[in-house]
Amino acid sequence: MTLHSLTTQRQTTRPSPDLGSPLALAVIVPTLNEAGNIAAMVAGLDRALDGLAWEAIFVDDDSTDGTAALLRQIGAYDRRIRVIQRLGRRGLASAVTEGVLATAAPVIAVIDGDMQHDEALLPKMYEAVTGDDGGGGCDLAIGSRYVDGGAASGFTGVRELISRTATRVTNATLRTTIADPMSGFFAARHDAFMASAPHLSNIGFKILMDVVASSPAPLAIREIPYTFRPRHAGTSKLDPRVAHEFFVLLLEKMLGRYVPVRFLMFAGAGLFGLAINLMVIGSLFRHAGISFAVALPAGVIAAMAFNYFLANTLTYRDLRLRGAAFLRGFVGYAAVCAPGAIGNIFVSTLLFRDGSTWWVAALAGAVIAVTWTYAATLLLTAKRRRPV
Ligand SMILES: Nc1nc2c(ncn2[C@@H]2O[C@H](COP(=O)(O)OP(=O)(O)O)[C@@H](O)[C@H]2O)c(=O)[nH]1
Ligand SMILES: [Mg+2]
Repeated sequence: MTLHSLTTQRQTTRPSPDLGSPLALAVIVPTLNEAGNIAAMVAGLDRALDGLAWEAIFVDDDSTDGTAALLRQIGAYDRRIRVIQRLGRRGLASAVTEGVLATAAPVIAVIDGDMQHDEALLPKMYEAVTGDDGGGGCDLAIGSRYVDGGAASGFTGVRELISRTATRVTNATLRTTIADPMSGFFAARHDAFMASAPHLSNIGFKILMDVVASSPAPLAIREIPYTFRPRHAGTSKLDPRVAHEFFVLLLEKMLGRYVPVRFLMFAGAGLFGLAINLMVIGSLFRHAGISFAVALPAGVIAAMAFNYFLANTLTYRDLRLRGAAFLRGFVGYAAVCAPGAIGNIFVSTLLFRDGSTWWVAALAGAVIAVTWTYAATLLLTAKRRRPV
């Protein structure tokens, strides 16, 4: 067969009528250890989307509770259910993006896999996007807890306060007036999402605000009220790391064009460590009358312990070190930092002996330690970076 006849054949190939109506909607469900919710999710989607040509793409970050295996079992019989299993990857936002990239549907919807979002709203969101509801259509239909008729019953006390504060901060940063920009429940035109896709930061949990902030053209947005429900089964993955990533995402959207935000975060943590270092040395040496030779290493160890503690707190909860592993981790961390710390103590001691003020000596030494740690971090993470 010649190349020409092959292409002609391809062009004239028509989908068989047996394949049914063209795909209308892809529901993207990010999952991490949601095995207890899968059956309820699939049943809920089946009920809610009756009459629509839909598929659901579950993007699973290698859950340890068998989520992906369960989805494959269901998918073997129900072709609407698909699974993308990612190895060595993490993050709700990037999972959603990969799900969107994997579908041919003209409209996508994103919904959590724990039944907190009301799947019965999906047809309404779909019609808001396509205009089938007579509303003229839009780029993005957001399931909103904070417009009239919406509610966040699963949210109480501190969680609600945090959510409302984050909403204000987000709107102020992005110069938007979305009632619920932190919502993880929305539908969008596939091409509107794809226009944002190359510019997405894909950091952390907040894919909706990332999409809105990354869109090259202003999006036509509608908000549709729904009631946020309590979790069906399993546990929330919200932790300090997620809050930190939200903060990094906001910074990235505000300043990313001008400065590398990851470097800013490293510098911020470094400055904190430096402040601890100087505070410990100052209080021991100046106020407690302890010799500089003892105060200096105490300050260096305190700064190292603080940076280690901070890094561990900002690690995903299930990967965080605890108990004996935490201590072993610290020994390893201290070993990596040791050359910088020794250089620091050596230089500070020399300067102090030569008559420098205590804080000038300590600061000069700290510059050496910070430079070393930065270089070591770059080296270690460069080694670990591998294509997945
Ligand atoms: N693929 C993937 N999904 C995630 C990740 N973190 C959370 N999820 C899923 O995102 C949805 C929302 O997460 P959840 O922990 O319920 O957040 P919360 O509702 O704010 O407490 C759930 O379906 C989670 O399983 C992740 O790192 N990767
Ligand atoms: Mg949830």
